[in-house]
Amino acid sequence: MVTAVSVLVLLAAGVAASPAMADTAQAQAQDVYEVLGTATPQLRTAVARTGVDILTATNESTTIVGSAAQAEQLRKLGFVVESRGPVETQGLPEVAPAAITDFPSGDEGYHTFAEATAALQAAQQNFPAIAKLSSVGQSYQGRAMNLIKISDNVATDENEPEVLFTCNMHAREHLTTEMCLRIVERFTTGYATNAAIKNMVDTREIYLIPNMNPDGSEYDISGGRYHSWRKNRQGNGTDPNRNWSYKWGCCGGSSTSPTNETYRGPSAFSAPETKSVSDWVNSRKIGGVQQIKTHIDFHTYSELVLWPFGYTYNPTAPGMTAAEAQKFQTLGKQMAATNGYTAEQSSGLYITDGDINDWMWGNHKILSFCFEMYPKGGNPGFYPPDEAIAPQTARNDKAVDLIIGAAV
Ligand code: 0X9
Ligand code: CA
Ligand code: CA
Ligand code: CA
Ligand code: ZN
Repeated sequence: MVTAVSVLVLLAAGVAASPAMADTAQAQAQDVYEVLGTATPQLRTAVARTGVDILTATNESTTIVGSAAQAEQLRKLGFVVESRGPVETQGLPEVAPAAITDFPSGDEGYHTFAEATAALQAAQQNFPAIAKLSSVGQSYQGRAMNLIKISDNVATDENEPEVLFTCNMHAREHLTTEMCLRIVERFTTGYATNAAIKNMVDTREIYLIPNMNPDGSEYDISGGRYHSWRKNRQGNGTDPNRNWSYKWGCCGGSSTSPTNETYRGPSAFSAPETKSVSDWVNSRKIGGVQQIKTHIDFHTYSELVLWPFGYTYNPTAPGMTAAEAQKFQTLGKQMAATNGYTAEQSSGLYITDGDINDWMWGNHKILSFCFEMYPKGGNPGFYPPDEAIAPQTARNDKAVDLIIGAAV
């Protein structure tokens, strides 16, 4: 029998799974599998390269959604793969385009796109001096890419360090939308009475994009049930977190197959959502100086604080000195100490290329982190009950304050 260790030998010999293999597999039934013995980032990257959908990854095992053919492929690579049963994902008929009224039954505490937009409008309405709603463009299906700014003298572009929070880039990671909405709520309603909040709002310009993938998240809750949808809704869907231009497609951390869960798109910024957000971030470079200094992109799940680069295992690389890597590590660990997450370089999880954080740092030197929120493991996975919203978003209050403070 081939051992898991020999995966590396096979990879080196070019025997790695081809995207085409993953492609044909995608059309088949999808099951949840536990891939055992994924003790190193290299082994987890080997799993990711077969094109399966990774739900969570630890040194003990990696939980995936894939076809029987992909499970077999992983076994050929030497992994012990245990089935955990079927999952409803792809190949489902499109539901009738009935208007989405709310989340599936019992989870109505989550915000639909319309509810999130209404909450942002209410923030602007109730706090016009410190909250201003606009948009950076439109999604593929024409939804507004909402952008809310929170600062004193909000209508004026003041000379204050800028901070960005982005949420819901992956459709089914709904808890992250709630994370952005909590930040909006906390910094608007707290302004009049909380001195620490007032100080942050007065000395920084805080920007939030709560719905980075509004088409995907609306699709995910359509028809009164969840669809485990990750990507945007352009064709078979592009993974927005593989579509950024920095080292796009460089390193085996994304797929060229349109049906794959990590499809990178035909070109960098082919997705209107990443294009409009990146254009806006580029526009914050004024007189040669990027105004945005720090950034968190919220995802679920695994309870991690991750920093660039994701495309390489090396802590240092062109554009990342040892001192800069140290800065990421220090702040990352400081934030993780407040929420109990695990802090590491993102490639320590697995390699990605074309992700948002590599672009933010690589192109703009923005101190950019990826938070993987609650839960730590597969239960309740992407769909925590709405009772989890308050505790699991509040859990990041201190980390949010730290990243705002770090913008100088
Ligand atoms: O794969 C992703 O885009 C992120 N995980 S998720 O389960 N939310 O899809 C992680 C991106 C972090 N970067 C690396 N692991 N390199
Ligand atoms: Ca709701
Ligand atoms: Ca201001
Ligand atoms: Ca400014
Ligand atoms: Zn994600």
